[in-house]
Parts: sequence; structure tokens; C-alpha cells
Amino acid sequence: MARHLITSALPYINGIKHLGNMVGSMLPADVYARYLRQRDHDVLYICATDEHGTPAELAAKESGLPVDAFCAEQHDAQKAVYDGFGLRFDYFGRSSSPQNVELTQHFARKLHENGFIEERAIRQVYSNADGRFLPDRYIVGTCPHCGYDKARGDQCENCTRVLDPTDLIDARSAISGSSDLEVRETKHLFLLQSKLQHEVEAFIDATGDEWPQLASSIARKWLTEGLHDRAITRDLDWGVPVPSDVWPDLAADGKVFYVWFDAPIEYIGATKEWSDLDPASRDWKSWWYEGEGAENVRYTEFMAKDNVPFHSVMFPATQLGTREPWKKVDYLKAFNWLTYYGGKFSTSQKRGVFTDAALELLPADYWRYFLVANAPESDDSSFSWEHFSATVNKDLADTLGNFVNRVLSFSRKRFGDDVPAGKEAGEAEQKLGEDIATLLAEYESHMDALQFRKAAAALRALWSAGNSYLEEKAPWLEIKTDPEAAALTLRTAMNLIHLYAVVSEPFIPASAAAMRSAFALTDDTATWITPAEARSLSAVPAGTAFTVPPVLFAKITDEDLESYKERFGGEE
Ligand code: B3M
Ligand code: ZN
Repeated sequence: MARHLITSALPYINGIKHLGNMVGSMLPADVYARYLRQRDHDVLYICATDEHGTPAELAAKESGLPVDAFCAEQHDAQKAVYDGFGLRFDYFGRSSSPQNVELTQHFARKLHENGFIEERAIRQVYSNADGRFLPDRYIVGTCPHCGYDKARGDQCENCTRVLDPTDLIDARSAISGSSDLEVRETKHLFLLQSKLQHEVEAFIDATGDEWPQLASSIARKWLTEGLHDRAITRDLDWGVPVPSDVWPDLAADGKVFYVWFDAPIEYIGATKEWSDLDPASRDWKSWWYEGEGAENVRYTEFMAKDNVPFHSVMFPATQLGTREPWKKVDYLKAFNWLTYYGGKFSTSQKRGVFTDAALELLPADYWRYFLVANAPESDDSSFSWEHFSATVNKDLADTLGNFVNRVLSFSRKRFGDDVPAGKEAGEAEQKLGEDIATLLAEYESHMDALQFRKAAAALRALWSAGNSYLEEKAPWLEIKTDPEAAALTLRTAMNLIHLYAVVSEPFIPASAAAMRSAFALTDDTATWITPAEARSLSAVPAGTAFTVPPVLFAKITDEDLESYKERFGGEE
């Protein structure tokens, strides 16, 4: 048993997310966390809403609510959607929590004590039309590196390079579109990342090679470009205030920390929020502080590729600069983009599927399975309604759901409400057991390696093996000549259903629970199955009472498909 800390990138507070957002962070993290819990590891899966920054202020303004009320409301709205998707966080916190305020200020104090923070007067872009300083990402223009014409002042999302607003060609305000911008002088805190370059490099040398190539190559690229000192404060009303005991002038001036400074610290903050709810049995430091337990923790982070620079380089630099033994990421699982028919999911153009709308349409398991089985791991992957409905119909409805229903209904009809005994297992069962054990080992090794598409393929193969066995044995024919043989087949198939319930749980938890509860077993919780147990297919003994659950997966019809495409947009 090992201790696993898992975090997924914190969803930003400004609105309900689309499916692409969830597939590159929270969903695979949940699948992994569930798998590790089943394997009896000690797992802590932490997430939170990322609540500071200009987009939150602007979205609140648009909604007519004060920003704190807006964030509280949006936090609950997002949490409800994630509950609906079966995301089982151990805690889902808020980056605006008092715990995070305290920790963020603590990090800043330590960085300052160690000489990694400096006060500098900078010239910053002020928009006359908007009557405010413009944060970097609210200045848009053309990327000097790749020519992308919607690059933001902080980063070009096309080539992922980190930018400075003054690098942009033809800069304008993203709020008003005005190019009436002027540069004014104001004081800010700078994190001296350049001084930490070598330490971050050493950290990446020691850890990064184990990461997926997507993550390590982004980290390396950033290090090769060189770590630059970055302003970590902003002129905003909403955020973690600069502590006045250290920086009285800046505090009086109302400066707050930059959202990307306090957001990763909220991984720790949310753990403390969790721990503060029950301090007698929960110890946040044992997860985050080496020497207090975290030296035995394996920490895995999940995120989309645009977040990799901040997690692989900037946050480790922040942690290292405190000179305190904070737990750093061991494995960074990064994802490419999920596209919508090859294009971008777009909130503004209403293209693509939002997470709340998805749940209104179909149960969470349909989405979970499709999305994880097609996760953009080695490349971008594309969502289409055609692909989605074909996958649901074939894998979930035909291969898995139909197997479960067919076996249980047929057995009940012919043998009553208990699992029938029948003959001793024969050659076919032996071979099936071998196949299942092999496939299960494959599934495990892909899950252990966080290869979600491959794990889904192994899961599918496990489901198919049951279908092949059933076709080969054909109990509906056996029953006519040899009822005892038919009983053996059905008992074996029911053991497969039980096995499917266990191994499919991380992907389709609600359906797995329905499958598992078909059997009146004393312990119907998901305890893992060893290959030896898989080989013998005997966890559900003859005589066990069972019920037939309602149809597990309904097929998506052609009419459904058409109506989805009409509502959400199809091929451009
Ligand atoms: N909230 C992702 C984004 O808004 C950002 C992740 C923070 S993780 C510490 O693009
Ligand atoms: Zn670019």
C-alpha cells in the first residue's frame, strides 16, 4: 500500500466548463484515483475552483453580482456538475479560502526572506477606454514568434510560448478592443525565477524524464528559453492581498497576488481546508511536507498542455525558493486538446458540449467511458456525435450491457433466482480464465502507467471475451440437450459480470455499482481481483441470489443523433 496524492488542474471559476476541459484534467484523475483506491492504496484526490484574477472579476460584473457572491455561486454550480459526473474528490476547495490566503502569504514571505522576491517599478499597460490597468492576458495581439493573431499578453496559446504584453504586435484591449493604451509606472513584486533556474533544472533532471513526453518536452523547452523574473502581483480588487507587514506600500496600494501565484498553492490550501474539517484524523502536512510524512507520498498531477509550464517549472520554483521541504510533483500527466469536429470548443460561438448540458442528455457513464477511451493522450482527439454514439452503442450497449442483461435474464428464466451450479468447469472455462487473467494484467499495467486509452482498450477486450465465450457455448442451445452444461456457462458468465463490475468501476462507476449489486454477496464492495482469482472465475458461488438490473445502457438512435447535432452544432 502506497500513499498517492492526486490533483487535477483547478477549473477556473468564470463559468461551466466544456467536455474538453474535463477530459484533460478532472476525469482521468478521477479514474486513476478510483483505480488506486480499489488497489487498496491510500489516496487523496484534491481539486478546487480557481477563483481569483480578472476573468472572475469580469464575469461577476457581467452577472451583476459582487465577485465573492459570484464565486460562491459558481463554485456550487461547478461542484454540482462534477458530482453528477461521479468525480469523487476527497475535497473540492476554493482558492479564495482563508487557508489559501494564509498559505499564499506564507510562501511570499519565505520567498522574500530567501531573497527571491524583489520590488520593482514597472511600466504597465493602462487602458484609457477601460479605465484600468490591463492584466497581461487582457491585452491581445499578434505573436512575434508564430504570427498567431489572437495571442494573449501572457502566453501564446498557439505556440505555448510565454510572452510579455509589450512583445505583442498590434496590441489592443481584450475587454473593449480599444488600442488607446498607454504605459504607466507602478510598483510590483517580482519572483526572481532566474535565480532558481539551476535548481529547477536539477529537479526536472531528477523527475521529468519519467513524465509523458508531452510534459517533459514543454518543461525542457521552457528551461531552454531561460526562466525570467515574473511579476507576481496585480492591480485588482479581488485576490490574495500582499501582506502589509512585509510590503506596507504595496499593501496600501491594494496590490494582490497574481492568480497563477496563488492557484497552485491552493492544491495545498485545499488539502488544509479538508484537514481543518477534521483535524483529529486528517493531517494536511503529512501529504505536503517532507519530514512530516510527505516523503512517502507519490504526487501525480493532471492537466492540459497549456498548464504545463506553470506546474513543471514555475510552481516548483516557488516551492524550492521557500527553502522549505514542500512535496513536489512526481508525475505530471499532460493532455493534448479534445477538439469538436476538429475545431475548437468555443464558449462564445456556442460550439461543443458543456458539462451541464451533457449530463442533461445522457448519464455520466456514457461520457466518462467515451471521453477516457478517447483521451487526447498522444495527440489531439476529436469529438463528434457520430463517433460518440457509435462508441456508446457498440461498446457499452452491445458488448457490455447486452451481455449482462442477456445472461442474467436467461438464467433467471431457466434456473430461477439463484446462480445455478451445473457442471464442473471444463476446457472452455479454463481457456476463458487464462484469457481473462492475461487481459486483466494488461489492463493493470496500462492503468499503472496512466495510459488511459490503452487501459480502455484492455477493458473493452475483457468485455468482448465474455461475448465470445457466450457465443461459443451458446447456453440457449445447451439448455435443450444438457441443462447442467448450460448452468455452468451461465454461472461462469455471471462471474464475468462480477469481474466486469470491479474492473470497470473507475470508468463507469454507476453502471459498475448496478452490476455488482445484482448479486446478493455479503461483501459487494469493490475489492480488487488477482489474476489467480480471475483465472478461476469463482467469486460468485452457485446458490448466490441475484436480480436482473434494468437495461444498463440505452442505445442512441439516429433521431437522437440528428437532434444532438442540430442542438450543439455538427461538422462546420
Ligand atoms: N485555472 C486553468 C485555466 O484556467 C487554471 C488552472 C490552475 S491549476 C493551479 O486555464
Ligand atoms: Zn505563438
